[in-house]
Amino acid sequence: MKAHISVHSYSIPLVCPLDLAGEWIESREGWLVELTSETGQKGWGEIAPLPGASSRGELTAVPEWNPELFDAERVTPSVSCGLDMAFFNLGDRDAMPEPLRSLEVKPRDVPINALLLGDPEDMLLQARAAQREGFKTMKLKVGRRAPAAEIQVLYQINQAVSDEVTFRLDANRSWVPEEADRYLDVLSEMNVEYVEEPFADPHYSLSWSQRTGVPVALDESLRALEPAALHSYAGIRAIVLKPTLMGGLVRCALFAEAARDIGAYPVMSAMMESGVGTLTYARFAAAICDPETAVGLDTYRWLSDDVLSPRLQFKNGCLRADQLDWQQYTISAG
Ligand code: OSB
Ligand code: MG
Repeated sequence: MKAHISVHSYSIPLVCPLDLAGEWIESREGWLVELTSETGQKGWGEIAPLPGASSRGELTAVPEWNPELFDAERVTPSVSCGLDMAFFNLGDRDAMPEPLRSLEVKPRDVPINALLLGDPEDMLLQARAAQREGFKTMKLKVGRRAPAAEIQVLYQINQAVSDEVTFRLDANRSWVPEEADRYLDVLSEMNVEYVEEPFADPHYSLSWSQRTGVPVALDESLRALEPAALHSYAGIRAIVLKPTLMGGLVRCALFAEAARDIGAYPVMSAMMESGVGTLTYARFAAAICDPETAVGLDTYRWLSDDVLSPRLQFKNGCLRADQLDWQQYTISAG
């Protein structure tokens, strides 16, 4: 296929400054990939490495990336992701690499997990608001304060919402083995879908899960693994896929297949990509994830504006099937 690629930078102000691993950012910066086929069809993608999450080398390499001098050796994870997205969204199966080619975007609602952020009072307010808005899955960070205090917060949040709500607790590897069992009582009262990355060592996370019966999911640990290496983690419940960090949709699809092989399921997750990336991930989730599995796309709420018009709107805790079609959006590329 002959196609033309152009790249456009964007900058979107955040609703408030955000601390990303010690670096404060006030806007989300990235690039849109515009792929135009011979027949004039468009496929959009997004290259959006994130300070604090992507490597420093990548943050400086991407601005120098030139699609005219395409050099597969020097393609970073976020660039590879942007290209995968553009081909996936173009919708021309012949132009797509496997395994994207055989994926089918099912016309279905995509449930979103609401992110609860900030101090305990804020999280309580957000939990109540999210419940009113129809979110059934909520995700919050744990391991941020002393266990005794944090456990009280978990009881309060759990009490503030109905039994229909399921929780994802993300420890970002911060739990210490000696203290984790203190959480077991409160976890047994909550509907816990999984604890994401409880410990620094993912094998320890797995054995803790097997001993306590609390399901765990892997996120950061996947960065050091090839899909085939997931075989030594049979027993984990889920894997969190972040295409911008993992090198794109092809690689995520391979991870999803490897997860299914060990009885785990994939969860799509975003890192504050614009509407282009967020919508792409929702469409990808409608192809590879279970319909009841919520996706981690709530980071979109931190953007005060978008390149996509109209903006995405979560309805009843979902992106609805009819919102997945590109036809209804226009994209303003700077
Ligand atoms: O730890 O999962 C994380 C976003 C940026 C950096 C780290 C994380 C996240 C998310 C993504 O939580 C949103 C989600 O999974 O719901
Ligand atoms: Mg995580």
